[in-house]
Amino acid sequence: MAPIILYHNCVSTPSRFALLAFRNLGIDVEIRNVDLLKKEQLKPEFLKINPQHTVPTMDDNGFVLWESGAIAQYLAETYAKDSPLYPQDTKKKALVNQRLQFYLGTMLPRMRQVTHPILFEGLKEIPEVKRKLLYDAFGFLDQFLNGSDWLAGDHVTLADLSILANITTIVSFGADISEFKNLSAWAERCKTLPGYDENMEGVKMFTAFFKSFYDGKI
Ligand SMILES: N[C@@H](CCC(=O)N[C@@H](CS)C(=O)NCC(=O)O)C(=O)O
Repeated sequence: MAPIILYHNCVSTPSRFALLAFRNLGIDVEIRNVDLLKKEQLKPEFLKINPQHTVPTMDDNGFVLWESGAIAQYLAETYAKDSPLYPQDTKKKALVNQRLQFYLGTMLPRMRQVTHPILFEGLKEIPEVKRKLLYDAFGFLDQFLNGSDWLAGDHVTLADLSILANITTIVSFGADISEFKNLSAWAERCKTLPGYDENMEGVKMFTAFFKSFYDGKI
């Protein structure tokens, strides 16, 4: 069987989450870069496989899937059934799913509400109400980590990988998480995870781009 193809852009936070899932589950992947600045995602050949034109998109020998969380879950359930990254126990798995939904429904949108108007709408300042929502989300994460080293219990799960892609980005952009002691300690702990340095390469590129629009405090 040919390796799974990941249509990827290293600047994209969800795309880096999907790649972290491959790396931490130990699954071979062939990366195909999609240049979003050149709008390669809108080319007819890409639209044919993903009409929603987003990265990450995965092609497992003809089975095509997008949405970073769905990709990570598929990989774990198909190729790493016994992996603690996505536990079989229904309660443990439900907790991972809840955190993954927090990533998708709360963390990612709150980060984008702060960064996208700067990147795409010419805004020069971050509205205080948007900043507060982002920092509230940091506070929730800090509480999730009360009494445990990882976001969904005592070992790394897919939930940690999703938030890792996010937090490394927003901290590199200028957010200060030092008041959130559990979250800061967790961010340090994550540095040993497979794919961490690769994630940081994308973060660095994205940061250089972001800072060309805004170089202040987040
Ligand atoms: N919820 C999706 C978000 C994917 C997404 O928005 N990707 C952006 C890059 S961060 C993208 O591909 N944008 C290009 C476009 O929409 O045309 C996921 O988790 O995979």
